[in-house]
Amino acid sequence: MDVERTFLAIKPDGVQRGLVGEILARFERKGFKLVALKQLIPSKELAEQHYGVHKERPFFEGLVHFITSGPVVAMVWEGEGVIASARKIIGSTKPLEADPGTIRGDLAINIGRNVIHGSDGPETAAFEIGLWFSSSELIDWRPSDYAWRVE
Ligand code: D4T
Repeated sequence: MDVERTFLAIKPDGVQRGLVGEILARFERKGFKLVALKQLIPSKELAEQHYGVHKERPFFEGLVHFITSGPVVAMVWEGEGVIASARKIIGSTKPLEADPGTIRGDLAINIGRNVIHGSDGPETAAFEIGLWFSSSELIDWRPSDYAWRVE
């Protein structure tokens, strides 16, 4: 399995509800490596680019308005198979259909307030990491317990 990077973002509802620590802990405990982390209020331009694939959908305007309405915690995580694994940890887009134990299954009820975003594939991950972060913000480091995780 390849070492990959994925882009995750705790949406304004997750930040406002005080769920940042709870969410970060799930990826830390799993064993993935945090490569970048920052809090920002996304500009309209950034939000529109991020959700560009949805621009013809009826919910697009509301989605952009919501994601720019307050702080977002943007992150890059690294590890073998992290893109698909993070999507599993996050759970289904519709929180009421998300399995218990997933972030959305445990912490959300509404599709428009589903707490966190995660890249859905390698191309999307590369695009989103480049959109939200400059290369100098991505930190290459080796956890001191690395051998206990993967060797
Ligand atoms: P994100 O992109 O936020 O991680 O969500 P998903 O990858 O799980 O789901 P998505 O791209 O299909 O939807 C993007 C975003 O739009 C919101 N949404 C979606 C909405 O408000 N109403 C809708 O009907 C849909 C399909 C929720 C997530």
